[in-house]
Amino acid sequence: MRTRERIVEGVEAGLTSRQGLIAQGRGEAFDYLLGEQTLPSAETAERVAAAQLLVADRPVISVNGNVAALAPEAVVELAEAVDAAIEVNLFHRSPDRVERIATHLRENGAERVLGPDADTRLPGLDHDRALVDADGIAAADTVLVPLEDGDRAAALAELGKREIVIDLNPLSRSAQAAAIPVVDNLVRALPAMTAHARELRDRDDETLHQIVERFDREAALREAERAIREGAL
Ligand code: PTJ
Repeated sequence: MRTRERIVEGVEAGLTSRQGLIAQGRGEAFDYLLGEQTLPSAETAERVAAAQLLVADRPVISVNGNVAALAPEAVVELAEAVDAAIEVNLFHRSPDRVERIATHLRENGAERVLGPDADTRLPGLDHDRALVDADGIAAADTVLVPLEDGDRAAALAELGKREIVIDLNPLSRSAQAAAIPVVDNLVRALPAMTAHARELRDRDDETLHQIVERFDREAALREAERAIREGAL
């Protein structure tokens, strides 16, 4: 199914916010300019992200309404491959939508989904978008935040968490705040990260740390911006 239809169905099923339609449109435009392909720099970032998730003590994958509609199975597979927790964390939070997304993820194979009982607040954010689970994002050392809003991405980075952001816009504040920005479509990035994690699973921690440390985030962001401006089509 095309991703656009998945998002529309996500809205109809009460998983995705209406703002999620706008985010999808913006993502489509950037992906078109990238030729709907994974850049070599994004492929590298996906391998680095997999290494970071594997060396993390408490990795968490954050899921919002767009991620739940676009790639629920891929989230569950990546969580299994790197032994990460899954947490529903919404910008436009409502208890009903959190519960629907958690149920949807369980229907797609997730054993445990955090988020419905979130009662800890991230400092520096207003309203309910600050709410996180004490056992999940609040305690995490590494957080994968696909399609995050800029304020929350900055708040997580300020708390000292290693942040992996998947965002097709290399200029977005989330991508700019991330330790590991992955400028690629979520539907390509998640399976690629899972494949890298399976390949890297038996490496020792020192090797994994080296992979992470060698990553040049500025160069990755620059290459993505150049590809978009010059047209990779
Ligand atoms: O479900 P909620 O309430 O948590 O809301 C989620 C959205 C995505 C609506 C919310 O976080 C939001 O408003 O995000 P923004 O500020 O619109 O940012 C979304 C970013 O994701 C934009 O930079 C898009 O280019 C990018 N994007 C959209 N679709 C994809 C994407 N990046 C990667 N893969 C995609 N499929």
